[in-house]
Amino acid sequence: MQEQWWHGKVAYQIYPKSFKDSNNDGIGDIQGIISKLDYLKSLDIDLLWISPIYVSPFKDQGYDIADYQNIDPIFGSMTDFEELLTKAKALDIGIIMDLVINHCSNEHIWFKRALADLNSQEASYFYFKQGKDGKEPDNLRSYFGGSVWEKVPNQDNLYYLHYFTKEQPDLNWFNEDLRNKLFEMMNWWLDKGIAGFRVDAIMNIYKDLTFSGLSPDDIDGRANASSMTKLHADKVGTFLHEMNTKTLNKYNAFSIGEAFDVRPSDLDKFIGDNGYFSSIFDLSFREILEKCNGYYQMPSLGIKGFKDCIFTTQQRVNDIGFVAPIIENHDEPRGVSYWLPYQWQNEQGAKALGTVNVLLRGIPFIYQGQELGMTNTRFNSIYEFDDVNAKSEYQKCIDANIGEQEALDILNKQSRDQARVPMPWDDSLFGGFSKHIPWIKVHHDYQNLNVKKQEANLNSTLNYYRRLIKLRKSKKFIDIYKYGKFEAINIDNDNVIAYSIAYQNKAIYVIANFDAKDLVYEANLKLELSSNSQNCIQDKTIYIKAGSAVVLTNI
Ligand code: TEU
Ligand code: CA
Repeated sequence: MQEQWWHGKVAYQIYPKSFKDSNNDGIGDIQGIISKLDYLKSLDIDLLWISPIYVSPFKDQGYDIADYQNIDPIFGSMTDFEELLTKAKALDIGIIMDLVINHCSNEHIWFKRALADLNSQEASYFYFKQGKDGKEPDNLRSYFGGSVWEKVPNQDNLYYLHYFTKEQPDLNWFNEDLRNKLFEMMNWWLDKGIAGFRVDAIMNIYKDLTFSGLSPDDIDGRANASSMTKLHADKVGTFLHEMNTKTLNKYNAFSIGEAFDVRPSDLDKFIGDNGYFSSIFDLSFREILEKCNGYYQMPSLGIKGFKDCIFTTQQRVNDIGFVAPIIENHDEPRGVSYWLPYQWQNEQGAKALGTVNVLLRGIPFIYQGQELGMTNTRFNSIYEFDDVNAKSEYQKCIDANIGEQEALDILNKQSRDQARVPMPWDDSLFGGFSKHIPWIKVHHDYQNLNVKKQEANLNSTLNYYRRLIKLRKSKKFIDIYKYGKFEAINIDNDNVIAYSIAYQNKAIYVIANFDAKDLVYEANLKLELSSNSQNCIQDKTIYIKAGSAVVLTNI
């Protein structure tokens, strides 16, 4: 593998609406992020992905972009953004913008012009199709429920395509003019000095232009749009190659793809030396879950399911490139609550899971609050949820005759809003996130679970994450993380995650014990870090307490 500037780096994701509110309107903003740059630096992160901050009507929380080259006023101004960029750069932190180019907002000028004149140039940037037999052109189901087709107002039988909400019309990547407009926009941001892009929902940009649909996978007669995307997962390459040539490569930018269902045989094309992306997220668990049509049908994968997913991915990419390991993001519930046995959905479990995540091979992405060991928040009624997807999933439950209380439990376990509650900075009202009531509820335990409290405690999850990142980037281990290979360690216990990363004769070993019982492991190794002070080595026997992790080495 060719060495790249971003090898060995650690990334952090910010959900801007919920990170820090500087002007007390209840919504996080860019000045809020600036005020916390020192905090981010204290974690020693290198790359900062910020979820969309562009002008948006927020039908899907900014993933519906109305203007790609302006900042939404709720977040601040372009001047604020440039200040952020400069100050981050001074701390050696690269800014990664979220690039949402499978679709835009229905309030984007392109879509407005398209609707105003169906023969306009802009109309060719979208997919308009005639209905079939009085119905939609095909039977695909949108990611957020219902048809992917929406009727064009004041037209008899004409529809436009939207894989996500109806306010997010899909962009027609087969149109060269549109592609060039997007590439110009990317270059405009790269010229400003951003480090790169996180590329949203990118596998969806290829469409089968026959629009013939798929066999139904549920009683509504529809089939998941994701099944169509998966079917054509090998065909996006031409577009992505062009995107590299015309933008990313020119700047040696970092790009991280939200690329679902990449075929194992195509991984080299995606993240190999001349791959379409610098890296892609390891979303293999989501690929399994998304085979189901609703939260209520999704299996509970548990820690064993999580282990199987990350191990399979790590083994697949060992000789190819770097994936980005995650335990959660803005589309997921909190990893501590979702992945761990009930007993370990606490500080101990958070540290052990953090050890697994931060020390895997690749570019780990830490999601805001993860470093505090944030758990899910208790939402008491459907009205407390905000996410468009939460509402559609709730409806799916009700339609399937699931009672209201059970539907609420299902959302509490799986909703995207779990990741979107405000970052708790201290124990003051609203967790020090804002002085105004926030746009979404605050974590029920913010008085105990907050940055200020954890700063003051050397043994906190926050300080443990700092040690993990320091260790990973230390002189002693950095070569392992740049050039090393992953190997699973077989310990016959579903609740134990154990692996090594080795380069030449140097290796780091992680053993995380999520079992109810303590673990004993025989090996001639040194203890580098432990999430529980009671873990120890006597002769060649390593004692690992239940709900804890050890980091070992032969160096
Ligand atoms: O998500 C892509 C995607 O496919 C989602 O539907 C995902 O499967 C789902 O959120 C899991 O619950 C990206 C963004 O990350 C997401 O926030 C956006 O809503 C979506 O694209 C549309 O832009
Ligand atoms: Ca604000």
